[in-house]
Amino acid sequence: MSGRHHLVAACLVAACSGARSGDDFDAAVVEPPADAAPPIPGRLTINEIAAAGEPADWFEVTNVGSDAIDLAGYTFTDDPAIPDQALFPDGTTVAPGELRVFWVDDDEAGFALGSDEELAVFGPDGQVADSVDWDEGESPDGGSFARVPDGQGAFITLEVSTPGEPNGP
Ligand SMILES: [Ca+2]
Ligand SMILES: [Ca+2]
Repeated sequence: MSGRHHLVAACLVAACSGARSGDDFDAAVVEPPADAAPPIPGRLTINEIAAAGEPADWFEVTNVGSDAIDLAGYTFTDDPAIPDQALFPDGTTVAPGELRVFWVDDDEAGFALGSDEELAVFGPDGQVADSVDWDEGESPDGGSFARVPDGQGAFITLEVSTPGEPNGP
């Protein structure tokens, strides 16, 4: 009996962090976010977090609705038991589809993001607008934990963070 050759499907994990092709994510199957609730139009959406950010931690928000969101009265926190741990800067609005970055450090927020932590944004009505929970290693040095595609997708680890720019693998 001759040896049979089977085609072995090699499972390649593409480490394409340098790719900047941008608009190529629409073929991806979008699963419901495992680490965050689905975005709610009209409420601010957390789009990306960098828990090992340089020179400081930061998070990026976006607006999946069709009207600008005024951040007056919005707060953010790493402890949902204390919703108003930090306020957004006065006069900040986020246009539909805009990607806006806020620093999270002792000066700007009074806290920083830990490697195994969560971030929640509360609306002026005191309700959670969005929140995300990450584990050790999911937001590595130089990388981030981000919705792909922007505003809608589940959070995944990006090896290269994209502050103020569209999230890509
Ligand atoms: Ca940190
Ligand atoms: Ca981004």
